[in-house]
Amino acid sequence: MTIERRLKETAERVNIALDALLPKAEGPEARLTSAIRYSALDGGKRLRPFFTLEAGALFDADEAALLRAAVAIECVHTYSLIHDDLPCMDDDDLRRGRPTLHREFDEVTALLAGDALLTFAFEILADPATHRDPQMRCLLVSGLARAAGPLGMVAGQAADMAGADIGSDLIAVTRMNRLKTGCLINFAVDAGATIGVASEAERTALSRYAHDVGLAFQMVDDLLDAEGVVRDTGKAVQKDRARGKVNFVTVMGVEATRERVGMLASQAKRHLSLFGPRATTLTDAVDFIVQRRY
Ligand code: GRG
Repeated sequence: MTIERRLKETAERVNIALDALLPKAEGPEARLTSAIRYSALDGGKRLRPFFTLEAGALFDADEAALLRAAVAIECVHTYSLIHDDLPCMDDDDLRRGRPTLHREFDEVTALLAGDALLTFAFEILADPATHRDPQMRCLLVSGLARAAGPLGMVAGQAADMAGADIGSDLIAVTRMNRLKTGCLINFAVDAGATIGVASEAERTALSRYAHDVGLAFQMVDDLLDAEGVVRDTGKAVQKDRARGKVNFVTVMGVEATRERVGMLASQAKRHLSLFGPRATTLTDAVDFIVQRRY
């Protein structure tokens, strides 16, 4: 099966699970719940859920547990996109080829829909339906909190908002992106390994894979911002330079960024050698990330 097909199948599974778990758009809260569903069910590549499901599959982990963890992570990802698009942050009009949530609804509803998705993620993880072992649920809850919280994704977003104030060198940009994008991707992979009760060596290998994939993913995102077209990306392009933001392309230029993506991709694949052919899908995912146009 091609990686594109595999990703599509995963996205369909995740969409069905999200649809079933999210509150219905009815009753007195219908405006809020419609907004939540507008953003959460409107497509997206579902890459982070894919990582959780595929990492867990290496250890034959329980699929229902993996799927619920994957959905929780996607809720946090969706919240981050909603908030990132708000006028006080990036002030974007387009996301996934459609009006951003605050454009389609209003700013207050978008802010609250993001808040709701963030908290709902923890409700999913803490529910015994995710895993019968309370200790496992605690590990997942604290792992996601760390990845998304004040020393993780939120710290990365704060650095991103600070623009050139964080410094315009590769170390500062790498640190910002490790936090903003990398932490959640790392947790997505680690959640699969955690549910699958992977050994220390296996977790380390997967963590190194996630580290390199996360950086390569962000570099490709920066290349798409510099060179992509709205028709493909479904969001505005050429924003970062115009807004005085620093990213891999503004710091290193297009060619050096592309070169580094290739290097990280090869390195990421090498980290999977421990798993042999069982990790083919995770290996193929690296190629998808490197070649993506959206
Ligand atoms: C608001 C706390 C807070 C954090 C926001 C994720 C993020 C931090 C901002 C999004 C800005 C951005 C474009 C980051 C680059 C990497 C990234 C997360 C891209 C979007 O992820 P994809 O390509 O999106 O997986 P889809 O739409 O496929 O889900």
